Amino acid sequence: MASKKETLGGLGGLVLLIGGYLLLKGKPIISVKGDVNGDGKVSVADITHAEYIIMGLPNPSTGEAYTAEWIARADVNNDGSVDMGDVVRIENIMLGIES
Ligand SMILES: [Ca+2]
Ligand SMILES: [Ca+2]
Repeated sequence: MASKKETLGGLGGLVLLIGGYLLLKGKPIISVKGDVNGDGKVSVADITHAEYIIMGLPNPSTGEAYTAEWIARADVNNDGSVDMGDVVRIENIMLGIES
């Protein structure tokens, strides 16, 4: 039993190590509020994407429908839907009026 625990502990350490490696190598997990396209900054492009989502149009950059991930990022006030309220919030974040 003792050796099994050691093995499991070793595996846990390895998983933590890999997890830490992925955190360092991968894209930052913490997203920027108002950053709809996920490029790490809030800009006019994010406002455009939010407006396209509201209008039900596909992503003009890819021609594909917006995924749930994009829609979630556009819902900056977390009320479950993307509307002009979110666009205003993104504009304010971009202008530095709110964070
Ligand atoms: Ca962006
Ligand atoms: Ca919203």
